[in-house]
Amino acid sequence: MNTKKLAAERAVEAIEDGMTVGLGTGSTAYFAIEKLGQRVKEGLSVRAVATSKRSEEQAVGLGIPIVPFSEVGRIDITIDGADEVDRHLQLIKGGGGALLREKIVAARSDKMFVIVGEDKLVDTLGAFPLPVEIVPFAHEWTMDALKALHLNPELRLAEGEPYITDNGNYIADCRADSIADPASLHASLNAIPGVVENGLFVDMAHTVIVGREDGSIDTL
Ligand code: ABF
Repeated sequence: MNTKKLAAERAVEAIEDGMTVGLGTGSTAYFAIEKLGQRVKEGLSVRAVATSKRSEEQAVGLGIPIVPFSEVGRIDITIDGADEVDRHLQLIKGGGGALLREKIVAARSDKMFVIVGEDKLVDTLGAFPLPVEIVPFAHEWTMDALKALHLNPELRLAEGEPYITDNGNYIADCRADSIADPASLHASLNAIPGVVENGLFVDMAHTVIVGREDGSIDTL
């Protein structure tokens, strides 16, 4: 069962004519963009902003109108994936490296629909390494500050070189193991000079749509 596709296609049912839509990033968001493209071909009229270059390219290829951010006030619905979701709908995102743009777009959205397969549900966040976007300048010092929080940061690499985000920054993947208080860790991380943003999405998800192996769909 493709649990990602199941959740993604259900979320796209919530999109109505005339809406402005935020397009997420990742393999689950991919299915949502495909489905939205199909609905646009069938006559649905929407406009969209994208959280990554790859999602934008996919949308353009499907005929989904992408508009400049300067032309958008509020976004009606953003549909995006996640790496972990807890029972309070707190999230870890950013495994795909697009957390900063994802958070900017989510913060401007009336509703954020998170789409996941059931394997992403956890009791406590933290088994998935928490991505933290940091500026390249003096990144060694920023890594030291993350170490001081006992987060065991590792600089993400791509082909042996630092992975570069769409914003020209680096990603430090942090191993907290168990995040008891996501709001507090979020604040501590973003207080470090050199940290641009972190992958904890606290109180941002409006609805989580979960695709299950048995073919059912839950809405949290
Ligand atoms: C994006 O894609 C990210 O925030 C998250 O890291 C990732 C989820 O991956 P996938 O949908 O490919 O499992 O939503």
